[in-house]
Amino acid sequence: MVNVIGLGYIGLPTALMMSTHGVKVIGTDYNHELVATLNAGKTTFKEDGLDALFQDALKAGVKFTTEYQSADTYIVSVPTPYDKFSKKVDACYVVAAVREVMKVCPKGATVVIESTVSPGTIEKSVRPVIEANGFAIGEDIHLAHAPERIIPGNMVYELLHNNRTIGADDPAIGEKVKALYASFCQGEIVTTDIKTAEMTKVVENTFRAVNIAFANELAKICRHDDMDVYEVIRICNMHPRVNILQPGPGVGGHCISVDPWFLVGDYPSLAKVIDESMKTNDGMPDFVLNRIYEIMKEKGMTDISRVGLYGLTYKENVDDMRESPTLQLLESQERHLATGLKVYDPFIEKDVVKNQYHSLDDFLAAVDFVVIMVKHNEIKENMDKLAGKVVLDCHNICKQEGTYRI
Ligand code: SAJ
Repeated sequence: MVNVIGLGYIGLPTALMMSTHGVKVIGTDYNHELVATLNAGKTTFKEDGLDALFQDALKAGVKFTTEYQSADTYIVSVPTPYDKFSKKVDACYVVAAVREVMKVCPKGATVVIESTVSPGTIEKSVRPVIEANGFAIGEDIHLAHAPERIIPGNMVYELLHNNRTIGADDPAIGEKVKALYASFCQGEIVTTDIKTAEMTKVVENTFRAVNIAFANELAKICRHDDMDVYEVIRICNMHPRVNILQPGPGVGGHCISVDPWFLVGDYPSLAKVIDESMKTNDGMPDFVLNRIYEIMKEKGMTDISRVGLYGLTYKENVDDMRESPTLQLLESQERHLATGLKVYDPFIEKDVVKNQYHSLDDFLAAVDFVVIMVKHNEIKENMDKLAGKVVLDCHNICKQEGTYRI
């Protein structure tokens, strides 16, 4: 039996997927409300294919509880934030979860950490918790790392099809954990040691962060000297060995805007490019705010409350607002005591910020200047409604004459 600890964006789909592939699964989360929602037959976030998978898993017998279970295998998928000051990974949730697991686990159990952690974290922070409970690692309790790789927006598909990495210091345990994941994963599953697996996960997200930072820097250079960054990137990417990502209003989400900091925190004198890249990405919401002021000046506009930000989530077609560039921009605006921007996002039903609208038409009626912060399908399908508005398009999706870009 597998006990999945943490039923968030990663733990829930993983528990459901295993359950629909013949594995007996119990999911545990300390959040009573979340467990009650799942037990009432409802999922806790929107994701393509998740509801259908949930129904299939319920039929297959998946269970949800706030209690930790006695199980052969534990999959820990809890958040790993970073300490804003030191930039190092904050493994407190992983440590707390493993501590609880130790109270109920039988000898011989395997603890698999799925949460993203920096290289050496499992050795430094998880091993002592297990040993403090009188267990010998490799004899009484086995440890492995199986970093998740699925992208919000296409999680169910990627869970089935992505290649995976399993880190285990004992090759036999690596094979055992690989067999568990092979129950559903159709991609290639590579086994390695724990520290290498930890490093690969952080490096994958860092690669993307650095590439996006490069695109954002190009956008600034092109803006400064009146060149079209999208045309430049499009042409460069026709080269067989060039693949530049797209500039945008900032980098959000709980992964790409967080994980690379772990390397900066752990290797401050070495991770220079990464440090600069993260600062470049973090500076983008301010860059957009400045563009808004510049354009308002050019257009002779003085009333910020006639300007609206389209999109609150960290990227398109998800309902996740963690580290969202729009929220960062709003914070920056408050710091400059210039409040008043209007906001709307079709995926956010609750009121989370000031001046928030809940229908596209009401939002558009209230503003003259629209800033496309997120390229949700909704706005792509309603481009005609932007006619007559000033538009600052941070994603190059609006073809309207006179559209401003970052
Ligand atoms: N972004 C850009 N320009 C781009 C692509 C993305 O500005 O060209 C922005 C997005 O708008 C968003 C942010 O970057 O704000 C991150 O979005 P994303 O779609 O690039 O990635 P995430 O954070 O949703 O998911 C990433 C994925 N990692 C990689 O692609 C290497 C996913 O596979 C990981 O599982 C996930 O992080 C994670 O949980 O670590």
